[in-house]
Amino acid sequence: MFPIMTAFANSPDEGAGQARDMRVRWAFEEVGQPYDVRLVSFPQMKQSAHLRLNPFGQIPTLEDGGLVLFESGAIVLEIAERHAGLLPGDVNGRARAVMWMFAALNTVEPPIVEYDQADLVERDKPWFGQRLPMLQDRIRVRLGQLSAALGEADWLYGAFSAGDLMMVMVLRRLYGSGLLEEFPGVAAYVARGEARPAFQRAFAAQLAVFTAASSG
Ligand code: GTB
Repeated sequence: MFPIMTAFANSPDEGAGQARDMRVRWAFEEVGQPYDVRLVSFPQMKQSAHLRLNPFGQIPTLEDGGLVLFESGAIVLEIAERHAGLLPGDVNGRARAVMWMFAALNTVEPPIVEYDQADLVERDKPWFGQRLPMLQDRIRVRLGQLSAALGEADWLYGAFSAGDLMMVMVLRRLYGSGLLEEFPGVAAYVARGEARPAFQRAFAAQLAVFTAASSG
């Protein structure tokens, strides 16, 4: 039995790999762990069978033997701890990689999600024009800081880690905003992450779900 994760049966991003199952798929691919995927519809996510896995009624979830987890960060960390390849072997290196995972989720992702949400649901509101530059500037501050932290390095600290995986996934959400392009070092970092064979396999797998759903 392979670990089972959940993903959207019909992702609103139409195969762009923006939903958070992509983080889990990529982690599995990086460590070479085969996995199964259970696709769930929006109504199914709100029913008791899924709520037993995630009380918030969201994807992704993980079932592995007796373990059930939700939260993409917790799932990626669990995968990284159980398999070699996503966390350095030394205690300090591991702590740094986990720190960068938290930085991605707690420091960089919130302003990006806020911008995304506003763009999605507030475009027709009278305050949108005033709010947009503020939301964009908050992201620019983080991208500038991240760019400085990266410097000339390929990855955030030493070899590619779960911290880079999470950071790249968070930054990809900026596609279409034009903001990533303002920071060429960060854009190149994202491109390096996406060029990894494990990313490519994970991306193809989630795209295949969309292609199958739209052709059937
Ligand atoms: N903090 C949780 C985690 O990291 O796992 C957040 C999980 C979450 O937001 N899941 C979303 C979900 O299940 C899917 S990823 N939403 C359904 C619901 O809440 O009812 C968020 C997402 C969705 C769609 C796009 N997109 O279309 O571009 C991008 C991101």
